[in-house]
Amino acid sequence: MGVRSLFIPTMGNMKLSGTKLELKAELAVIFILGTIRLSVDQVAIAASANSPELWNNGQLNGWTNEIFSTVDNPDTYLRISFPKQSIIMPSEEEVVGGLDASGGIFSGDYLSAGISNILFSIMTDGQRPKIIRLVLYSAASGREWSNAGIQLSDEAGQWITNNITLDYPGGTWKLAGPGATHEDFLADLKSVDRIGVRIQQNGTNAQSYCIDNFCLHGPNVCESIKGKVTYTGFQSGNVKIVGCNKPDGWAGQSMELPQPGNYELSNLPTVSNYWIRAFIDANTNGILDEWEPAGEYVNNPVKLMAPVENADVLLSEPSNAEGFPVWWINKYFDTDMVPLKTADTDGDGMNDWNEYIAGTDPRNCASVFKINMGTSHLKSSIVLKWVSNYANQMFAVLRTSNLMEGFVPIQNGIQATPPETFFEDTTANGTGPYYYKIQVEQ
Ligand SMILES: [Ca+2]
Ligand SMILES: [Ca+2]
Ligand SMILES: [Ca+2]
Ligand SMILES: [Ca+2]
Repeated sequence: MGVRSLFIPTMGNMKLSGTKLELKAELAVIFILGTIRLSVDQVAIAASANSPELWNNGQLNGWTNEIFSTVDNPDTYLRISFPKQSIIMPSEEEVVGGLDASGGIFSGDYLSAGISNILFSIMTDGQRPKIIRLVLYSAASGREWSNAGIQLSDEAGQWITNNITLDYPGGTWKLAGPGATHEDFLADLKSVDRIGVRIQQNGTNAQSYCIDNFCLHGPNVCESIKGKVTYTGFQSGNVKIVGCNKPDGWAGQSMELPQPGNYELSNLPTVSNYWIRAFIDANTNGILDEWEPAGEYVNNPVKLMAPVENADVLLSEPSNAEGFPVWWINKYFDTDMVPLKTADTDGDGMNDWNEYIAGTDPRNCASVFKINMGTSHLKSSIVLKWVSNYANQMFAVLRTSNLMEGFVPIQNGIQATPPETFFEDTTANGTGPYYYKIQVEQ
């Protein structure tokens, strides 16, 4: 094979290395013969697009190597390890999968299966292999194609995702030998018996390379990204969520929610990066204003290969050093005045911070957080009303008949209904007296 002859000139010891290569060739033959099972009732070939091999079961799942290296699954991925060697010798290793042409998802007719590219992640221990290639072998033609365009990181433990297209013209696929044509490449893609990653040890140091998420990928495959938008402030409006295809801005597929909650961006084309971000369009102008709540997924960007869940976004809003949000300051204060947590600017008995939490006007002494009490028309219950300006606020009502005994909650989770929230206490039909307290729950 042409790949072997590539290494012969580099041999320090022709005889020893020659023997090793002979041994390897024999093992490769035994391996192939011992693994392929062809039978008349199993002629269907199963090359399957978009079924990633994740190795999360701790097994090798039919992937194996030839000689020199060892292959194991230390932690939900495949690891190829080379031992330390005393002399430099060419050690060309191959990790191959889908050897079973009658059933493996990595063998068969790639063209009929719509496979357009091959995806996998690779991690090193900080060393680079001398050679690393993706290889495809067709038993029918005896041809082996290889692609040397694999990217990896020099940083130990850093996974790099590779996306190798099955694009012969202008691509990087090479035949091990002369005379390749585009037609040969297409013919072999219709009958792939083996796919593998071939690695040559670099120098004599022990080294290991890890592979995960190996996938034959089909064209135009879409998946979804799901998550939850959370916001603890008091602005309201439609929440716009975008799967952005750039590191900044808001271009991309988007959706809206009437309030923070669970979202799903569906039909996003795979093998792309998405930056998930969201904001509340409080002034309904369609764009993010600097004082509006916004946020993004902490693990942006999402490299979309399979459905993504829990891409959660926490929205926050600009605020001043005291914690007053900019939108609230802009609403109630002039440029030459600022709220202070402990100051009661309008002198109504409630400080500015509590007016912010209660949703009352800190510049208007008539706007206070107080209960207006009345009775129902049948006088069988007591109706409480209070000013509330935040749609996403919740309240609790507490009651006592004896101020010496303290208040106990009689109702939690009362949803605000701006500009005024109501509660009817139908259990207040004894002799009383009844004293009430309203608490803001968020
Ligand atoms: Ca895995
Ligand atoms: Ca806006
Ligand atoms: Ca006040
Ligand atoms: Ca006030």
